[in-house]
Amino acid sequence: MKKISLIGAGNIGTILAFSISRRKLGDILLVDVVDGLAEGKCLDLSQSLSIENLNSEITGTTDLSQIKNSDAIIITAGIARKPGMSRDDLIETNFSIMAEIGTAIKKYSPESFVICITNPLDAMVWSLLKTSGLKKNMVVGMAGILDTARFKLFLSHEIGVSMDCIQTMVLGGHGDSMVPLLEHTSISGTPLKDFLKIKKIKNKQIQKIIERTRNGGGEIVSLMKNSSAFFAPASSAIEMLEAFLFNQKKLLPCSTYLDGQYNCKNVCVGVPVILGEKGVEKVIELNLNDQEFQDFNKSVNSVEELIKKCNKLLAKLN
Ligand code: TXD
Repeated sequence: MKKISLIGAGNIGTILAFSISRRKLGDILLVDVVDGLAEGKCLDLSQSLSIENLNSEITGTTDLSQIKNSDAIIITAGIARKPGMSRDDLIETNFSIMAEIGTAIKKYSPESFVICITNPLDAMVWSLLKTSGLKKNMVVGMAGILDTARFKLFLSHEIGVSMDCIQTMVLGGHGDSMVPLLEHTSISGTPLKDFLKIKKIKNKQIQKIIERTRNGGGEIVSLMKNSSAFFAPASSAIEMLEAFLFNQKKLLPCSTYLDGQYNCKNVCVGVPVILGEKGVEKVIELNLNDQEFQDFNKSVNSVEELIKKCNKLLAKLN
């Protein structure tokens, strides 16, 4: 059995534990700083196994050292957004949590594949990479799959086609300047612009959908008030986890460390990558058009501002 550690037993961590147990992906360790929270949830989840003819080890703890020798680690620990807060408002608190977790990974589980979900996403992936000392292909952030799924949902409603028929990708930072790639969007192989020509959708509607996608997380926070999205983020992370565990070589938009690709250096941001047993096996450099490239650079600039803040916090630690 693979060992999968989930750090953070809040909304997303809980759904991850449930999904991983149902998909039989491995033994689960759930860690949370709140005393009894992870233990209680794991006891409950363990008691559900025999009813569903399942069998795995599910352990809850507050002790980070128990992540020892994990195959994969998914991190959701941190504080989440409240209405009116931006993802970036979380930076100081969540940086110090990433530093604590990164240090534990370095000590107890330096060979694992790490998926970060905590916001502000791209800056947290960067912080984990720096504090864990893991190779750059082994730390990756989940956001692009979720943003793409939101974009697909809204497009499918507007055009009146099934989501399964839509191919598209959202790149850049997980923030207000994320970049849906219109030129790379197609419906069963037919470019989106052909649907514009036959008036199945108007430019104005597409712009509205882009705005709604960019505000997709905020829309949910303002509805639920006390929590951010959790079902779709968990599904997105499971897709990444399975790509790693089963060496699927899936091409997915993920936040990864760029070292010259897309003219970016020392930054983590959402780009298409191939995910397999070696983690990020390749970064795919798409031919972006001028507008897409401009938007992507704008998004990278805003991530770089956050990374600068993390770099200062990192310097204070050392
Ligand atoms: O696309 C994306 N990447 C995202 C990210 C989409 C949705 C939500 N996104 C972010 O994920 C969100 O802004 C948060 O930063 C994380 C986790 O979201 P979740 O909804 O699961 O947050 P919760 O329910 O508040 O859970 C966080 C848990 C909570 O139980 C804390 O007690 C725990 O993290 N926590 C810790 N656990 C272990 N170790 C430490 N240090 C710690 N600090 C807090």
